[in-house]
Amino acid sequence: MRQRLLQLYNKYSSVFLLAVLLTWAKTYAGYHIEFELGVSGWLQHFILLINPIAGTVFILGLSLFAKNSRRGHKVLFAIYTVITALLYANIVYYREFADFLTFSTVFEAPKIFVGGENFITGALALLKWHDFIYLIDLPFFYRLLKKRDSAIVKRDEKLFYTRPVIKKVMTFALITFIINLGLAEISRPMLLTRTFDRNYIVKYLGLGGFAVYDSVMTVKASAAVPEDDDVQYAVSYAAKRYAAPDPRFFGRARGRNLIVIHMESIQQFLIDYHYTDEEGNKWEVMPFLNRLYHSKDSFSFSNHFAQIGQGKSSDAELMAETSLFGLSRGAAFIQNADNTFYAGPQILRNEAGYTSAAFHGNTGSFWNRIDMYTSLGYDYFFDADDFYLTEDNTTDYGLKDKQFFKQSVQYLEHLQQPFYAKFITLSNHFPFPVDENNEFPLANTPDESVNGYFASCNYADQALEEFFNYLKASGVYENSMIVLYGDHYGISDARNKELAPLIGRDPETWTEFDDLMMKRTPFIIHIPGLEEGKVKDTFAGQIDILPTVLHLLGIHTRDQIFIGQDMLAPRKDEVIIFRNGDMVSSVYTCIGDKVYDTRTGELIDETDEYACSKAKEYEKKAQEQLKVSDLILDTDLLAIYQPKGWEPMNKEKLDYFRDKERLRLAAYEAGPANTSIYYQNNRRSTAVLYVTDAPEAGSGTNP
Ligand code: GP9
Ligand code: MN
Repeated sequence: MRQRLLQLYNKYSSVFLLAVLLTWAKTYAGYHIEFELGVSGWLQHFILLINPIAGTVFILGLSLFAKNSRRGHKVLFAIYTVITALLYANIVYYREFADFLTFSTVFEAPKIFVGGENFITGALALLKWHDFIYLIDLPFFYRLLKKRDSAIVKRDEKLFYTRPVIKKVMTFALITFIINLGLAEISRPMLLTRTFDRNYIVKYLGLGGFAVYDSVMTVKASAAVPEDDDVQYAVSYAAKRYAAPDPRFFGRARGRNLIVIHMESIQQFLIDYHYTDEEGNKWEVMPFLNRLYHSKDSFSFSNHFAQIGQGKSSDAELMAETSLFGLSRGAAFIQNADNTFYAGPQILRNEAGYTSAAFHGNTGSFWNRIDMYTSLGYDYFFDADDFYLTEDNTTDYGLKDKQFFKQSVQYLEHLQQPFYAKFITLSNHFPFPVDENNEFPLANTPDESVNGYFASCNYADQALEEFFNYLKASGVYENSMIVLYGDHYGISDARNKELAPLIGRDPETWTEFDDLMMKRTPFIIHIPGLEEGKVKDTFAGQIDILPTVLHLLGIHTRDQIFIGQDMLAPRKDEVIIFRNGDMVSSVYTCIGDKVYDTRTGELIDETDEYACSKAKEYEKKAQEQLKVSDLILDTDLLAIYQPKGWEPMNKEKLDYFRDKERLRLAAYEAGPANTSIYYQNNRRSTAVLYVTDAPEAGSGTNP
């Protein structure tokens, strides 16, 4: 036997086969060590084992077309390096996002991470000591190829660089792929047509298969044009989805200012949460948010879910502004920034004469906001250029929240009322670095970012309270409706097991169901004087924010193409869809092929016919919602559909580089009818009313 193996080795050991073997082994190791693909049963395990083969043989096989083995080896090494780099990049990306890189995310990166620093600190925090196993082979492999007279190098020439063998290699790749695809189809029928979840594509077709699938889908989406009946389809879908408002609440905050606070990385489990330190002392993480949440002036939602995709923060904004989903790959803020939208700022301007402004303490081009806000119709956008930034008052992501809110006031007070002002906070961002000025303790887990999270959220809470204090002191509060939403997780799926003991859970029994439940984020509508607010357990998501808010402001949405529904509507559909096609309702939760009981978290048996038929029903809803939303974005459908009474917008006028000048002009044009806070305060600034304990220098200076 040993003899036989030795013979085989002497005959076939070659550089090409070694490259195939190493790539296959590394990918397979990556599947098990790094990715949570949810593989179960022998068939899925077998598919996972074989799925790297076809792609690897094919792509490395391209090197065989070279004129001779010397050149071929150069090409082989280049391809091998690229595959290694891609595998490693996916591994690092997955550690934070539990998702795979798509062409869109890679090409969008320069637009997302404009200054660069935040990307580097974020990425460094994701590296692990064992990562060398994915890269260590490269120098050895290179050295091996350099030794042109070694047996293993020479054997390549003999075995591979002839036309018939190349044909055989390629045929082998093709047959393996067909077998792979066939088995995948058996395990999950219609894999390619009904899947929005990248984990599934990788599980069944491997990273190589996923790359091909992703490129086809990317091209398909970018080439989409609306067909005649698409508008009709979307309009009738929206009409079917429309949920009439509850007359008790419709217009409840009519005419008030709308202040929206996008709370970076704030999750629902933080509500009423106390961190217990090693001495047993309890620390309330977000005392102010808790008070708002339980206030009788607030409608608060305990089952509100973040429905973001790869666009993260920007997807949360997109949903809240347009009631459309983010894209299945990449960010609509980048790919669809020139589309036509009927977004919050425009609807409020058209229907009720609102002035709108977005505030964000980072560069305007971060996440391409500057372009996207023009399309969303924001009158003003105050970004890093409009604030006073110093080394001390910034983090990697820009101006710290306390300074951000404080410095925003100098612009807010000049907006004509009623206004719609959106504040995007940013201090509480991964990797949640330590802030020496905050005495809130760090947690003690093996994960640094989990340790820093609570103190960081506590800082965000303090900043929020200071801002509310100003709103009250300046009198803006009573005349406003303040909407707060957590944009997405702070602790990613990959870190939930480290968090588990801190929230009274055993990491051993933590499941994908628990991961999904952690996608809950706070959603609070605070209406001073409401008196009859309460915590509602309605199942809702970010897609539902816009219709809910508009109805409370007394604006009808019947003619809009929204995917979401008013959360306070009596006939609200409580099945919540995620961007990857998963679903949750108060009864069932569907993750991939599996159905769970939402109340107990127990997996439901496949023989439970009622549950399975319900899951099918949910799936149909999910497919439809995502399909209509994608159709609207991919084909820029709203450019050819205009709701009744719609006034087109002049984007040219929205010059965010001249915001201050334009504010002055608006005041001049308003004359004595000026409604700004500043004007109402007898033309005295209200900025002096702002109290902050932010220790950083440079506060409040007018840039
Ligand atoms: C802060 C925030 C960052 O600027 O927008 O984006 P995210 O990484 O959360 O998507
Ligand atoms: Mn975010």
